[in-house]
Amino acid sequence: MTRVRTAEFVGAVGATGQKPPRDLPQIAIAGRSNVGKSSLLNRLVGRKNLARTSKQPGRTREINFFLVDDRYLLVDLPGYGFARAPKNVRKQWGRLIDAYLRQTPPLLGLVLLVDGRRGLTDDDRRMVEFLEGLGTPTLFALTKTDKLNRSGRRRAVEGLRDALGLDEDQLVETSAQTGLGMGTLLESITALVAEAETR
Ligand SMILES: Nc1nc2c(ncn2[C@@H]2O[C@H](COP(=O)(O)OP(=O)(O)O)[C@@H](O)[C@H]2O)c(=O)[nH]1
Ligand SMILES: [Mg+2]
Repeated sequence: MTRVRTAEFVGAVGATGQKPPRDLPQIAIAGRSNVGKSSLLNRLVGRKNLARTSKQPGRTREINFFLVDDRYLLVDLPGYGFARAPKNVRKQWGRLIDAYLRQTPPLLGLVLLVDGRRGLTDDDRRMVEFLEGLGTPTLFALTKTDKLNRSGRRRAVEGLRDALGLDEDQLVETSAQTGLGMGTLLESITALVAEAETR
């Protein structure tokens, strides 16, 4: 089984034009505010409090970089779609994410998180379209599936697959609470990294 040996915070970027702290392949974790990005990242690397999690949406406004196994960076992106944030702040987040996604040549792929109970939001759809335009390989993770029963999970999976026309292996059911899906996700991530290393 794929496991993470070491993970550490190596820096944050809060304005467009700032460079990532390491010149290494990057995998970004994206999704709306409060969808579970930081929790998933922590669970993925097996470190409870590495990325800051919060019950209050809209807390992380910077792009946070975590060095994994001295080999690649996991990137915790600020969440989008936080309705209560002032308009100018929302705009600034959008610009930051946009610039990051456009300007990062070693961005190998992105894990887009969707809350299993809520399904796709308009912001998610915009993000998907944007990523398609850039050609960034995208994996989808349904989050917080521990809060759903079996039929709810199936509905969520099928809903997302149908809405986006996803392949079977493009979508992973996850729970940061139980650890569901972490092995699968980590394998997909390390496969992308290994592939990049042979190029
Ligand atoms: N039940 C459950 N709660 C979760 C899970 N992942 C995140 N949460 C909770 O959802 C809230 C937001 O999580 P966080 O990781 O900070 O979301 P972020 O804003 O996308 O980084 C926190 O209260 C977490 O404890 C999960 O898999 N299961
Ligand atoms: Mg977060």
